[in-house]
Amino acid sequence: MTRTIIPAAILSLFATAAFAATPTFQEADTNADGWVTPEEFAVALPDATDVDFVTIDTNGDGAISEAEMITYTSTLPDNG
Ligand SMILES: [Ca+2]
Ligand SMILES: [Ca+2]
Repeated sequence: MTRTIIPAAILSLFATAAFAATPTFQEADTNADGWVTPEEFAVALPDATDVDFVTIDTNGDGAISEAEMITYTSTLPDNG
């Protein structure tokens, strides 16, 4: 594989076994303010739970930043 694994991982930001759909961070952040709120998260990922949100929101401020999403996806076992 080539370096293209990196953008591929970003495109699969929400890719876990629990999530059928895999919207990008930008797709989930529907108002484009740089944060994915619980409401946006629920719309983007109807199958996800509050526990999933809290797991990704590592600093507990109630919103997911792109950095938190990248940090989260980097912990996924199939992330390259
Ligand atoms: Ca937002
Ligand atoms: Ca946060």
